[in-house]
Amino acid sequence: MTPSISPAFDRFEPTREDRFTFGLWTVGNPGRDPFGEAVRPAQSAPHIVERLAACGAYGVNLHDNDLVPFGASARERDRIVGEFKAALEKHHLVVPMATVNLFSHPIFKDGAFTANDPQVRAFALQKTMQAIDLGAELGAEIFVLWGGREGVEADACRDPRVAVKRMRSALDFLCEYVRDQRYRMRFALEAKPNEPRGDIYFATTGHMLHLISTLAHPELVGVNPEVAHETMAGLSMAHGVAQAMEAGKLYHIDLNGQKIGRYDQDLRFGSEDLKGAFLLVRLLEGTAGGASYTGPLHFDAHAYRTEDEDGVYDFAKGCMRTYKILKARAEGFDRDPEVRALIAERGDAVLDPLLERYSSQGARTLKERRFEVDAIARVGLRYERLDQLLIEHLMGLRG
Ligand code: GCO
Ligand code: MN
Ligand code: MN
Repeated sequence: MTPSISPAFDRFEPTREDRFTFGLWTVGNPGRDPFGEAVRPAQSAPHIVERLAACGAYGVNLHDNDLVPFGASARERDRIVGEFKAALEKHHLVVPMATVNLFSHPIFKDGAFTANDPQVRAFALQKTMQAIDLGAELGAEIFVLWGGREGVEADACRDPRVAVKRMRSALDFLCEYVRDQRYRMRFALEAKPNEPRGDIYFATTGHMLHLISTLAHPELVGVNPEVAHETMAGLSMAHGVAQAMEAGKLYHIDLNGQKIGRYDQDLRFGSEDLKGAFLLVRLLEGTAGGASYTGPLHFDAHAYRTEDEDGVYDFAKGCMRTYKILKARAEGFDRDPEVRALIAERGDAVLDPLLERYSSQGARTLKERRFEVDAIARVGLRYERLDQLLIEHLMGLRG
C-alpha cells in the first residue's frame, strides 16, 4: 500500500505567498462550448472567492461583465461590487488584474477598437474606461487588453494598416485616461492568432511588443503572453516570454496547457507539453540565473467539461501544484553539477570583449583573425546528454 502524503507536510500545497491567481471566468466556466450547453451551475463571485481562498490562491481577476452584468444600473453595480469586496476582505484575496469584455455583445461583431463603425469604437472606449474605473476601485494595478474580436474573416473590409492605426490610437487614448485619473495602473496586451475571428490582428506577443514601441506612452504598456495562444501559432512560449522579460515588458502572464494545431483548449497548466511548461517555469523563476518574474501567476484555463464543481477546484489545485513541482524540478536541474558543467563547457557564459562592443579597431582585428573552422565545427556539443538530464529531472529521477 502506498502511504498518501499528508497535506500538512506537502511542500507543493499552494499558499498565498506563491502569488497564484485565477479569473472569475476560469473557475466559473460552466463548460458551455460551441456544440453543447453548460454542464455545471453558475457560481456567484463571492462563492468563487471563498473556494479559491480555500485552495491557497492569492488573487482573483475579472472582466467587467464577469461581475457586473452588461447594462446593469448604477445601484445594482454598487451592490454587486460591495458584496464582492466584502468577500475579498473576508477571505484575504486580492484583485491584481482587471480586464474588459469587448467580445460577447453583438455590438462587437466587427471588432471593438478596430471596428469600421466609429460608434462601435467610441462605445468600446467608453466601456473600457468604465472597466478601468472598476479595476481601480478593486485595487488592480494591471489592466489586460485581449482583442478577441479585433480581426477579420472578410479581409477586404478594411486596410489592415488602418487596423494598426486604430489600435494604436485607442491605446494612446487609454494611457492618457489612466494618467489623467492618476491611477496606478499599467496595461498588458494579450495576443492570439485566431478564434473567435478567422485572423486576429497582432497575432503574437512579438507583434504586440513592436506595437508597444510605437505608442505615445510605451512605459505604461507591456504584454500578457498566454501558453495556449503562442502554442496555437506554433511558437515557443518560453521564447516569447523571454523576449518580453528582456525588454522589461512582462507585466502579466496567462498560464495554461494546449496541444499544437487545435482550437484554444485552455487546459490545466502543465497537462500538455510538460517540457515546454518546465522551460517556462525555469525562465519565470530565474533558476538558471537572470532576473525572475515577480508579478502574479495567473491561470487562464478551465476544467474539463466532465467536471462538477468539486472537479473545478481539483483542476485549480492541479494548476498550482504542477507549477510548484516544476519550480522544484527546475531548481534541481540548475543545481545539478553535471548540468552546470555541460553548460559551462559550451562557453555559454564566456565573453569575448571584441564581440561585446563595436570599435573600428576591433572590427579590423576581427577581420584578420584566423579561425580553425574545421576543428571548431568538429566539436560535439553534448546537447543530447543535456536534454536527457532535463528529461530525467522532469521525471523525478534526479535532484
Ligand atoms: C481567450 C483569452 C481570454 C483572455 C481574457 C482576458 O482565449 O478567451 O485567453 O481568456 O485572457 O479575456 O482579457
Ligand atoms: Mn485562451
Ligand atoms: Mn488569456
